[in-house]
Amino acid sequence: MDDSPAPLPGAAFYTVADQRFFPGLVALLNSLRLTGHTEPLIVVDIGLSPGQRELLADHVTLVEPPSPDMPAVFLAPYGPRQCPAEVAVLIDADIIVTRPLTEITQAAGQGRIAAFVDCLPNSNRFHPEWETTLGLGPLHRRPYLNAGFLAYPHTLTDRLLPPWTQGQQTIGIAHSRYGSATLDDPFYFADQDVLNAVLSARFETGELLVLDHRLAPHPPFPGLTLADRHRLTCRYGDGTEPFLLHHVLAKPWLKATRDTLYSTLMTRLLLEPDVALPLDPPSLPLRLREGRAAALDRRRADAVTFVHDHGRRQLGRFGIRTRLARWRSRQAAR
Ligand SMILES: [Mn+2]
Repeated sequence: MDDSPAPLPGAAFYTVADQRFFPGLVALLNSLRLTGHTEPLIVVDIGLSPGQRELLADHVTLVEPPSPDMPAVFLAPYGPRQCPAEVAVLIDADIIVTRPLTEITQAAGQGRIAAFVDCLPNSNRFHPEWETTLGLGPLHRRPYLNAGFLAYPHTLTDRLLPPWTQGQQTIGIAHSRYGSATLDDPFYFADQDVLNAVLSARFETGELLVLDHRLAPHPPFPGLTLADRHRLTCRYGDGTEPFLLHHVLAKPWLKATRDTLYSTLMTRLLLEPDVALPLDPPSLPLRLREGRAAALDRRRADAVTFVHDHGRRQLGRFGIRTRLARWRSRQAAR
């Protein structure tokens, strides 16, 4: 780490994207700007198109991945390696920010690592093999955190990034959901399992800011309503406002998914004139555009995915979840 550049002052955001993730990346960018975040967004470019790079040129900093054969899921720590900042916020390109993250970046600036608890049942995930396989030392069992969002201070870089990247190299992806693994495999979630192991072994409870899952929910975003489309504000019945929406599994811009708050806000974030980087409607699937034809297409997609989700519940009842997990691991990038 001695030859690494001096950190940028303040916070910076880091993500990874290829050509297929471009709409998600732009939604993330526009959501950050609309919620008042003017900090740099640094993108590990794993295959954006020349036209996409041109559109992004005035808005983000692109960095190249270390080697073309490094699996995409292992590249999250690479942005801050290349372009460090006093506070690094790693954020997936399938996330939109719905409220200023200032409380979190301030906590990170004061020396803590911040992340959100993963969804049930993953929130209780723990495997003793994390300790034996990775050789990190004894693990303190804590809530299982989602790696889609991670804020940490530069001062903790040397304790966090080397064991995380080394652990990723140790496990590879063959035995994860990107290979042939099933959910009960200790490294099914690959980079995310390694991150949880590193945090459990190498950090004290007081060094972590563990945030509730409902502050960074996943589809279908239960209990949440859109309070202010203009400002992106979402709210639960008790008045709580989440920081972000994380669209895990199938992405609405790649596949017909259920109509959710995320897809509603995505349309707003990509097409309305007040955003930092508006896109051309024809570059998006019809269901993500505005107007009547788009609304019809959304209803059709919603009906189809309802049948699919219903079928999924039936599969679960007959105890063949593992087959589904295998199927999903082939289908979905996080
Ligand atoms: Mn994600």
